[in-house]
Amino acid sequence: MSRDSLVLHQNRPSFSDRLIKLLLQARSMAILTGAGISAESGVPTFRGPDGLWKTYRPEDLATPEAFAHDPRLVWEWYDWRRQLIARCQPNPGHYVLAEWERRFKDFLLITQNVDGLHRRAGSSRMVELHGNIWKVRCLREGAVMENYEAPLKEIPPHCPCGGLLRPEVVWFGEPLPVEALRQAYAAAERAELFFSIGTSAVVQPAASLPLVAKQCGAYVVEINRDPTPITPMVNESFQGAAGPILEELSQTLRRISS
Ligand code: BJW
Repeated sequence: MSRDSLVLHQNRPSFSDRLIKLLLQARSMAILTGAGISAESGVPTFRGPDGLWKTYRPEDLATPEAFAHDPRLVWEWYDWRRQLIARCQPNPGHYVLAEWERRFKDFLLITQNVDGLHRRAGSSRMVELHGNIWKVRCLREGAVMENYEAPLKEIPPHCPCGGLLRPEVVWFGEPLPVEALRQAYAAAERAELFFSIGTSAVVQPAASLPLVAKQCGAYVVEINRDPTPITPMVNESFQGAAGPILEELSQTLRRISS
């Protein structure tokens, strides 16, 4: 088998020697996460049979046009999601990634998730590409502030200045935060090892990051419950739940390192 052909693990994962060696020796690592890593915490994903987009139309709830048309409806949906997320706890997958940031000199966790669970698990070297559901932005002054009220007292909520507040998340058709995206591309370009975890890899520009990493020479590993458009191009693919696979990988590393 050539060095670049896909290693596919569908049942109990066994980790390739190359992956273990890179985890022990690589200096630079970047990780892209999506909704799947928080699924085991009880946060709904977007796509697939149980995904939010089965019940709700993104064009009604996750575009600037939808918010301009009906801010109350959009905020009702976000208020519901904020209440749901407030009851969720980080899971073993989040904790393993928080531990990994201490293993690598050059490390960046790039998340598309807005739920804040990575930070609650202890991750700090990270960027949130699609914003954060616990932040709001005043449409009059542009000020961004944290807001943990769940349920909200007022829907739609207003700033003390009287301006309408919106969730500080990235909706379809909106640009991603410039500095977060710059850091994400730079990390993907530098990475010796790149993990894509729990993302359907269909939403751009985040979905291009594993491909950028691969083109720049990284060993790309995917952990996802289902195959995705990037599965055929990664170096190693684990099909299953992220938490147990990451825990097993972490235990293997600890065993070897001790
Ligand atoms: C498990 C698991 C377990 C389950 N373990 N795995 C045509 C072609 C290309 C691009 C476009 C196009 N038409 C439009 C675009 C652009 C558009 C886009 O990409 N659309 C595609 C969908 C077609 N992108 C944008 O609009 C972006 N902006 C942009 O491009 O701006 C350009 C611009 C530049 C300058 C000026 C103006 C504009 C913005 C995208 C914003 C995405 N926003 C959302 C909502 C965020 C806020 C919120 O949460 O409310 O972000 S949509 C939603 O999708 C959310 C997610 O972050 C994002 C990605 O989803 P993710 O994380 O991958 O989740 P799922 O559900 O899709 O997948 C979960 C996976 O986990 C599944 O595969 C499961 O199998 C797996 N799983 N349990 C492991 N236990």
